Amino acid sequence: MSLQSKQALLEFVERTVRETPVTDIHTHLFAESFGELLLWGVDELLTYHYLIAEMFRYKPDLTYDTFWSMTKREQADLIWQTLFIEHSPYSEACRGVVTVLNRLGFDLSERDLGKYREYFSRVSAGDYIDRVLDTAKIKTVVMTNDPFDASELPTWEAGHGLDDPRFQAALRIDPLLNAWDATWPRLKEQGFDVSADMSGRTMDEIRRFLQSWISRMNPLYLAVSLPNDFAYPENSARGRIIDECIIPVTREADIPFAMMIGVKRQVNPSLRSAGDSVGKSDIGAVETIVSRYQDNKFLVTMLSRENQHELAVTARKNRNLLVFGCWWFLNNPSLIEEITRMRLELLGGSVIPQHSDCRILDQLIYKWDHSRSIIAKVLCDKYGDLFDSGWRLEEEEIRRDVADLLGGAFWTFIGRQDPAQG
Ligand code: REL
Ligand code: ZN
Repeated sequence: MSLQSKQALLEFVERTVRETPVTDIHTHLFAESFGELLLWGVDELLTYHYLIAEMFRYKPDLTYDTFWSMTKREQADLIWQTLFIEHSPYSEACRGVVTVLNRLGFDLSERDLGKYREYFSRVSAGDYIDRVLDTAKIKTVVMTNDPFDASELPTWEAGHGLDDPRFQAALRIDPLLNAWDATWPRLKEQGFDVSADMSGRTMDEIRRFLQSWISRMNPLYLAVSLPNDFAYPENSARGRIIDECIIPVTREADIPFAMMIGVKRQVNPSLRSAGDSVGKSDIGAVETIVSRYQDNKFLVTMLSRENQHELAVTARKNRNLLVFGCWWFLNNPSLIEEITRMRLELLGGSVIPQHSDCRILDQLIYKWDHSRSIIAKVLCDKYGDLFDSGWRLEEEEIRRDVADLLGGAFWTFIGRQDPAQG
């Protein structure tokens, strides 16, 4: 059915973006079968590392050790008091907590943390997963699965990693590419015949390691986060492992290699997981790898605002590159809007505008709520321009476009059927 007035068009676009189920292509969430690795509830929300960093800015006298020796509940109390009571919670990470509590139906005029906690003490993980996915309208969540993380192992070894089809795997291999010196002994312990100088059977064995995890996890892609000074090509352990292991193994398995580029890890180690930062990267590294390996697929997101335009241009030149998400420090309304607008103008719908990067289940509610409003706003402008020029706009076509942006383009790119599609 075609839309007859601009008002009807804008309302339809907003409603469609709000209601279309999402595939969230990068999160740090886990299925229920991973037990305590799945974080959820108000104390986890309040101790999100984004909020820890924000809280410390208001507490010059609080030592890092004092904070880290507190229980989670005490940390949450302190963050609530500092960021929500002593100041207004309008930073994006604080506003996120407010959105979640509001969408769960809590009375925010009371500001009674005890009442919010009471709800979470009564609900089960399984029921809460259903509630959150339903509220946020998420159909598929892609986890970050680290074969070097001992706490994930029991679930994979017991064959329960993929019990819930709403949670799909991504094989994440940061230690292999970013810390070879510390990682080769761990591979050796696991029975792989590798050596520090990468001689002998090392490369064969790294390939065997990757293949064994690919068959165990059936990952949608293989991923790494890379420092802002990532260079390619490079005469280094990382350069060799990419060329001789990652590229052939991902091509054979027909899965993309996802590169998340631009992190400066641990600029303030006292902040622990909140201590990472951002730096500008060399787009030349991305250009070279995607054009050298045209039969491979690459998913790329970059952390620095300054890299966004050249990344989108690079995708125009290389159809094997799919740009995704407004990562981490870019996941703020002002930047999401700017980046999404620019990407849609350069790439149309052949892009994944957003992923959530959630670490805590509940965050799906706010991250997608906030991002959906911005995506809708940008799309309203774009469809509005077409309407003004006399282009006929069909409801069905808008539904198709939105479904592509919220996950369809990802499934098409990786060449798989969305399990939620049945
Ligand atoms: O996947 C990553 O490397 C990052 O997204 C995370 O390490 C980061 O801490 C995350 O919470 C950002 O949103
Ligand atoms: Zn992440």
